[in-house]
Amino acid sequence: MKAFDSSLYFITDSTAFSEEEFLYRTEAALKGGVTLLQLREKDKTTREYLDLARKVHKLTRQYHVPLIIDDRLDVAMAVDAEGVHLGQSDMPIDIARSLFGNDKIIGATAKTVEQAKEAYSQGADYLGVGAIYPTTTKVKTVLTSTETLANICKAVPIPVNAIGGLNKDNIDVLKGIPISGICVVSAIMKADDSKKAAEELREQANIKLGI
Ligand code: TZP
Ligand code: MG
Repeated sequence: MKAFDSSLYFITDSTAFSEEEFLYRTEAALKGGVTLLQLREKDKTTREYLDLARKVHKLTRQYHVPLIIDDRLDVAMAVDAEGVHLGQSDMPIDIARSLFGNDKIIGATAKTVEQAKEAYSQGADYLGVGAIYPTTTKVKTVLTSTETLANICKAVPIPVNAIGGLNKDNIDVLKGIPISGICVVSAIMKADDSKKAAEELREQANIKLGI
């Protein structure tokens, strides 16, 4: 399964929630229409990551949304996830591709045009570019200008998603840049109503950005 829609790419963060609450919010986001979902865990043991990935995959399958596992190709393979997202210090994309297969989705983080071209040449299927705005999500990142984002879109033929501090009220800054979608953590994960948040983001991304 390789075709995917990255227009509303929800990246999870379980840290502030009980597992029950986390799964409830994740399912609410799926009900609200997220098109791609990444399980992103930084502090879990391998077994904990695997256990949660299985539970989340059960949900994403119900809603026919591809599941992407952050950082860990082994976890992605173990749960037969639809994809993996690799950062600059994770498994090199070409090696991941040879292990994971051509039908799987491999995403990469890129903060410069050079990194974007490199990831594309190694076989990445999409890029996450940011942070566009400062973020409260735990991440080692720097800000990426919208000019760099636009240049990356021009430089590679694969889908490019913007990420970092994005919400329904501030995405106008991306207008005119040919991104394929937006990635959000907090705007959905921490919303009072994750389903409504996803619905509103979809609506605003469509109205404001035509995606
Ligand atoms: N990479 C760049 S910014 C970011 C990641 C994983 C976090 C985005 O989280 P939020 O809450 O949508 O700002
Ligand atoms: Mg990573």
